Amino acid sequence: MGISNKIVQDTYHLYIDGSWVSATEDNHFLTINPATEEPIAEIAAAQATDVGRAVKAASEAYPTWRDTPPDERGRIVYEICQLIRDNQDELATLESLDQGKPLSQAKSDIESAARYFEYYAGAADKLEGTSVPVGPEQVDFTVREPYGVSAQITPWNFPANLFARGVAPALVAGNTTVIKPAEQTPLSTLRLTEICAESGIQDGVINVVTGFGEPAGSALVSHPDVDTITFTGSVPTGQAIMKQAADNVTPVTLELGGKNPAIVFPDADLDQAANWITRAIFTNAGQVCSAADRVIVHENIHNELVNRLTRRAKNYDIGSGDQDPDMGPLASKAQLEKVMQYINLGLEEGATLATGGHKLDRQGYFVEPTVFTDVKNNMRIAQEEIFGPVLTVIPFSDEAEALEIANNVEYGLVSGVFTGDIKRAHQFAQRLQTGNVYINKWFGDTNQTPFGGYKKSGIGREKGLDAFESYLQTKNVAINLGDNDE
Ligand code: TXE
Repeated sequence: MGISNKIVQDTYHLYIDGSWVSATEDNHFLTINPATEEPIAEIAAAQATDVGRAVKAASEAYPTWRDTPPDERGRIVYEICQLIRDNQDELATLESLDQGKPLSQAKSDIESAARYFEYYAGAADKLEGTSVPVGPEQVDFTVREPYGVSAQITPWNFPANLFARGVAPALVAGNTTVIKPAEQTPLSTLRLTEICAESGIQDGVINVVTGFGEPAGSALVSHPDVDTITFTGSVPTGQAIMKQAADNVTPVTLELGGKNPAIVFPDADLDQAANWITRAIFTNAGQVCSAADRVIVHENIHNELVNRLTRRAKNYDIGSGDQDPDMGPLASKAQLEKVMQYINLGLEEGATLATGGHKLDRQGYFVEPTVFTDVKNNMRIAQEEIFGPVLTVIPFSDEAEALEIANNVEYGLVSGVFTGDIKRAHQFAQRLQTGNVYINKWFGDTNQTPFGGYKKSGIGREKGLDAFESYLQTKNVAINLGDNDE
């Protein structure tokens, strides 16, 4: 087996109730290094019975964890933050090896993962209810209680970071968890789980079932003892999860990707716009739900902006994540095939390749940074999530048309406006149908800002204090003080 690094084990197991255990009948699969196409390690493939054991462990651990004083829960979660920081290099190396991303980007993902634990740890003893004035004869107050068992299904683009985004607030709120990481990238989740165990957290509070959507993910989301589900991934899988969750009326938080517009006006600083947009589409090889997929640019500056974008795209240094290039490979063979199909489709639909468009002639799932011009908003390459380093450029002639193009898509995750006109910026911020709007920037939203989608981009908000809506339910308590029971 092509194990290129001592920090990687040969074989990984499931983590259930504080122990590492094999999957039923020792089922397993291989995780692949996307830069070399070689196997890295053997991973346990959880079956429905394994998922059942994990949910049982989480259910049994729940009352004790729920009743742990909040300040103590906060201290344990803060300890996890510190352990992540102590092991940042190792975690980043694993992430880069398994997912393909450049090492420095992996390091920043891990720092952000630590920060989620830090941020939410501080909120543990501040999750207060309210007192409701209902008159002198009654005392009425609300308490915020955890749901119970939180199922977390994570994708392969930011495995460690999204583990932290969901698990930290779930734990702080007093829930126990069962996590199913994406089959393509389980390694950082498994190491993070070990780190959580080192924090001294009680057995059963965190359980990890590696494996595939079918049977593991599906068994988890349909389990009657799962009390809330957090999922990041594709729209079709999100829809399937919602349907399965409906049988038990289990609440879902879904983050389902985007087809995000970046609108550029003639009064924008074009160098600034081009810098943000190239970063926003080529970071993580475009495998980012909040990537800038569609540039909607005023016709008078179209060529100037395209020149800047293509010049930057051509300068991208592409390579294996451990060499810390500007851009690594796509995370899997399936994703490479999907991206190449969309590039071919773009050509069939009549778009023009301004730069890129090819797979690199070497081992690994590498695709050039690609810019398409002559794109119409009704083309499939402008409507569907490609999830690769592929930018589509669409011209507009007036504000109304820019807004119409920006909103005319099924997704509604993020959008950006590049302009020197503050009034226009605010007007667009009001009218764009997305959960996040960036003005003269992209990304860079911190762990404390809410994040989530309008339309098919999802349900609920993650990050910030809004995330607690997914992990706490409100109970109202009414106490009679009166003598009259009529
Ligand atoms: O996603 P899936 P895939 C988009 C992106 C990408 C496309 C396909 O466009 O090209 O989705 O990727 C688990 N019940 N995003 O096929 O299927 C699965 O094992 C329960 C956007 O990998 O959504 C993995 O852990 N779970 C995105 C997770 O769901 C199931 C991030 C995501 O896989 C399941 C990733 C089932 N029936 C992909 N089937 C974003 N929003 O950032 C699969 N899974």
